[in-house]
Amino acid sequence: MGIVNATPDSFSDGGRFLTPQAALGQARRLIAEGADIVDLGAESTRPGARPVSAGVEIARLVPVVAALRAEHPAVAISVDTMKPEVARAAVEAGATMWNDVTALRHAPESLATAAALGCDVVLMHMQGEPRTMQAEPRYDDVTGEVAAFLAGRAAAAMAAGVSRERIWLDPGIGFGKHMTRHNLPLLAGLDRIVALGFPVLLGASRKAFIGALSGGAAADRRLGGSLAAALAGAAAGVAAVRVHDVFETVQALAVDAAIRQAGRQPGARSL
Ligand code: HH2
Repeated sequence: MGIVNATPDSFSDGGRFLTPQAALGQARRLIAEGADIVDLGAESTRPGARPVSAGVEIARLVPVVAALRAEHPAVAISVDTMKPEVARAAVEAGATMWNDVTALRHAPESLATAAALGCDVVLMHMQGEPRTMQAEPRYDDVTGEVAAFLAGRAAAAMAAGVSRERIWLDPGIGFGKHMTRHNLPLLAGLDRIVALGFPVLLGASRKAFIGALSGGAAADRRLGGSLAAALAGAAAGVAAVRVHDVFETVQALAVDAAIRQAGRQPGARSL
């Protein structure tokens, strides 16, 4: 899944793809580089980001979704929004997935809207809310608590009429989690999230914990750490990784898969 943030203030690419033309250009590039899903967002979720109205989000997203759908009939188009009215407008324009960092908790009608739209839905874990989530996150057993939350949200979505096959789960790296004390055990325990039986999406690309582990590297110098996290996800069996650097990630995953495949050939040990 390649990321296109049509926002002025996203943490790593804010302001670069704000106009529909720029966002569309980036989406085209990510598809050419091998993205199976394009994730379009028009409101940053980083702590302190400025809230955006539904009207602004729709104006930023819908022309891009419609143009992409016309050009690429088969590509999966995801829209990263917590607002049901934005998800509805995007799906009507051709989006196939609603990526909701609030796991359908933002508005009372979120669950019913997801059921009515019939699109894929990403339910992500977040402790607290974006503005304050990094203030003092607390867990006794971060992986167990995230897994229990996600299982509960999947059950709520199904009870509201979302079909099981439409549901994806995401541990929400960096969302109400201490840089290393929470994100790292969660990455190490991804197999427990995968074991819930839904496709898992992992979003670790360029996130702050990578900077914390690499002497404070800036967001645009975190590719190596992002690839390491993507490979950890692949080893745990996640279904997709949400990344800024599609070309490099596809390459890393292809090499990783080829090495594992070679290891399964008869006689591989004696080569
Ligand atoms: N991370 C971000 C935004 N949306 N959605 C899912 N499902 N999983 C994630 O990990 C995730 C997400 C934050 O990254 P980014 O979009 O690059 O930045 P910003 O929120 O500042 O726009």
